[in-house]
Amino acid sequence: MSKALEGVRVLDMTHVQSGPTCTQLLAWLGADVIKVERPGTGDITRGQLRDLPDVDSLYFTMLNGNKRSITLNPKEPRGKEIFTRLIETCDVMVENFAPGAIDRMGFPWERIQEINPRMIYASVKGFGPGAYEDCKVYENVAQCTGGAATTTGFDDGPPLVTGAQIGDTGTGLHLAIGIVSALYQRVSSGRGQRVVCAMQDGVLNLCRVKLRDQQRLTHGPLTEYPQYPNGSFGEAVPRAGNASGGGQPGWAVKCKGGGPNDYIYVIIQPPGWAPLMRIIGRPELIDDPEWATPAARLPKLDQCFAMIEEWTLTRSKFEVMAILNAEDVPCGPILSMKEIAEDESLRATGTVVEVDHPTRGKYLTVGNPIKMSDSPAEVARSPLLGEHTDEILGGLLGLTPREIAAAREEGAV
Ligand code: CAO
Repeated sequence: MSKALEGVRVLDMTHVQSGPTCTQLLAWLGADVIKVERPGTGDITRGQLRDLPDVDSLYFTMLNGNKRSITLNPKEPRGKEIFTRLIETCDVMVENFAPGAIDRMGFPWERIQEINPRMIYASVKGFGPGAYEDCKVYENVAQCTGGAATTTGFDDGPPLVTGAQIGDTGTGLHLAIGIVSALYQRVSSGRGQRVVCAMQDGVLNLCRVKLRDQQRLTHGPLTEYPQYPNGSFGEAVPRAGNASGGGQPGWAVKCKGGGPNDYIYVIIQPPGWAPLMRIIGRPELIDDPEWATPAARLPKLDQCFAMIEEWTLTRSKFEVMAILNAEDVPCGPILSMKEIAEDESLRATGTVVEVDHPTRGKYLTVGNPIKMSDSPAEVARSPLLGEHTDEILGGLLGLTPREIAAAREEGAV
């Protein structure tokens, strides 16, 4: 079966996390992704957070599946020639180096356009134009500057970063949407274009409900926040703990077992009130005017969830999940990474996949979360450093074995 992006060739100049998540997604969608890596060392993550000596780290393998790897130094004269040929033959170039790095290699956007006017040139940067545009940025810097950290955590605690990589993977996803849109526009315009996503902007886009609340705050307290009605609000949106952030109240309540993940998140939708009260053994509150409506419950959500917790403490999180869902009460157990890794349904859908690697052996990775009826994603292992150098130089660019040997001798590949 064909793939959505079959025939699209991507010159992948990405490293670390944000860029590689974007190009890995393009590869799952069927693009031929050629990852360019520095001769000798490659992407720095190959050697970071290693769990096994001398093999590519899981950090690298889980972000670079389905790609081909070529070693190439575009700063060397012969490397520049080869890089120019690659720009000619590719549709998309993606990079996430520090601002100016690709320009310093001698390939600013103007030059790329000259070489290939149909090229879509996509970049991740930490910040957009302005005071911080030249700064280097990692995941947690973006979470802090994009509004996530100030709104995550509990009111009496410090700002918190989240485990979801919203700065890196979140921005990689934004960039991928920009790239496929540019490919679509190119069909009619015939031209490539520049696509840039700043990590701060990407995080803020994911935090837009908090900018919503910032504006609501000027008109009164945020009544669904745990600070209402007994605490106080300042000038900025406070941290809301585990409050839902949507129109329906929710909270993580403890379950039987007492372990760090023996919790379930429960949401009280108006239609769920009656079944929930029946289940927890408080049927008298179903029609009690002190409790029966969302408005009556709002000032005492803490008491509401404390009552629910009294009952959830008597059951495991999976029992609670089964009992509440049978009555259409939305809830979700706090699943540990161990439980997720062992989850049979995630394996069955290909969201968690086991792949085999020549030096590491079998490892688990997260497959493509986007399921398409006509473009199935087959998740393949990550390439070894330079595994496809000869194949790309010879097969794609037509270099002779002698030319390849010369490039290698000069340190260009
Ligand atoms: N051959 C030779 N040199 C190469 C090369 C290759 N194939 N690939 C990269 N290089 C060089 C670059 O040219 C650059 O050199 P110069 O600075 O001399 O021009 C250098 O390697 C690496 O550049 P860098 O500054 O990007 O790397 P760093 O480790 O210092 O910074 C990071 C990493 C992520 C902070 C920075 O790249 C960045 O801010 N990127 C944009 C934001 C981003 O994507 N962040 C996500 C990080 S994941 O949490």
